[in-house]
Amino acid sequence: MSSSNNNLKNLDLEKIPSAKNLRFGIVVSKWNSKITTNLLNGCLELLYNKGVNKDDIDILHVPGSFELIYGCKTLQNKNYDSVIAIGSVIRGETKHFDFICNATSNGIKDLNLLDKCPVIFCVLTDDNIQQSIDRSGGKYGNKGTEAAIAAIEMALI
Ligand code: DLZ
Repeated sequence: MSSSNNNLKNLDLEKIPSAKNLRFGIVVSKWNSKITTNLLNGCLELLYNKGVNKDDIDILHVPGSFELIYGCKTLQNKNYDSVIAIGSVIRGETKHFDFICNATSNGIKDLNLLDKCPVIFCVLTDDNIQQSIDRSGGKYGNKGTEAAIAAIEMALI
């Protein structure tokens, strides 16, 4: 995750392999949509930069992070090289945060155990909105960009 110790300030695009002719499915949660839209933009920018054709990217919107699992499972069956799950969960006053974070991370982990394409976990799990802003194009970079790099690397395995 983008953080003070690990962020994209020194990103060397030359070191990232070309993604020309690879196909990506992206599932985006509508909950906290300003954050998830910024993550998506960071992700798309990197993929285009590495040569991915617009026609080789499909984007599916789901209501919340909990629904990312079903969305990713659906796209895993559609012949992509990698699928990317984009969400933003922000801690509230109830335990809902923990249930959603645990279910979403476990669900996506399970999808990676299937004999299908990799699913990249680009879900911010923050204590407050400022932390989310910092990691979606703010002072710690954009986790969407990191997810795109991971998706390319995993697609090439
Ligand atoms: C219900 C809920 C809450 C409280 N918070 C978030 C959140 O911070 N981020 C997010 O992506 N989704 C949230 N949701 C919605 C759930 O993910 C899910 O869409 C609903 O529980 C319906 O299944």
